[in-house]
Amino acid sequence: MAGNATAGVDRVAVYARNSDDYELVLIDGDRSVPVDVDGDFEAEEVALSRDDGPGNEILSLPGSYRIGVIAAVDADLDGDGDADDRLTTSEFSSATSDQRSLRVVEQSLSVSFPSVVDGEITTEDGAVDVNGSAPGSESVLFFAVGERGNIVTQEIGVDDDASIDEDDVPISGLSDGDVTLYVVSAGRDGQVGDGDLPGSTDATIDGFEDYLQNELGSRSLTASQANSVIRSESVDDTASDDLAYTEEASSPTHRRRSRTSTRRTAPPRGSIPSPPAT
Ligand SMILES: [Ca+2]
Ligand SMILES: [Ca+2]
Ligand SMILES: [Ca+2]
Repeated sequence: MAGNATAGVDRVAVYARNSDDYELVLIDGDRSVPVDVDGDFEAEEVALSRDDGPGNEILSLPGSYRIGVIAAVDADLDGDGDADDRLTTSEFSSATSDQRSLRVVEQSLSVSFPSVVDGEITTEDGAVDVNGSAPGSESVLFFAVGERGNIVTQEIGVDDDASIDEDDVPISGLSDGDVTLYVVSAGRDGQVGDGDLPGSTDATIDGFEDYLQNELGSRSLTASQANSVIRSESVDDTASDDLAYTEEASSPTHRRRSRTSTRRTAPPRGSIPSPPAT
């Protein structure tokens, strides 16, 4: 958020319009934003939906809204020195203020693995390309679960245009056989599952990566047990808004070993008896 205020305005406050009033939007926990000597104000990379002000709660649900900026002094009608929680529409529009429309969209996740063709990972080194988009997320977690329940992970940042584009993510640490590939987004609340992971209260994408590597990876689970625990701690957890994409694939290690064992069934070279010397 950035703008310019008329002379004499030293702080501005942000409001979201409900049906018949304007409600305060906290900006990184603050009730107003300072204006510099040139009249400019700025707040960078603010997650408007994450704070717990009344206006932040309005913006936490998908829909179309009015969002407005007002001179903080005009928003302090009870005179306690802070912008008030609520203003009527006439209090807002008669003050030094400006507003815009804002659309809050549902988060979404779409993923493709170009290096997986017909269920087979086609790269000899077993690295996987991850493409797609994840509007609304700062990062997503890619991971692969091997046949013995072991897991490799890679956090992937989401670009400004919401795209995901990560090449050559190595999954060769998995044992041979089938793997399940995942991309998980924590959704609008930024928390994986119900916000609690076994042994940890950090349920961000980072915390989920730690949980998969350290907590789940150290238990001797089969692939199907690991996959079901992962689902129950993320997309299938209580009130979860997480998004997940999964795809089954077989790893190139598996194919290499298959070829090796095929060769071994042929008679070893040199084993055919030479004709007896006469
Ligand atoms: Ca006040
Ligand atoms: Ca979530
Ligand atoms: Ca949980």
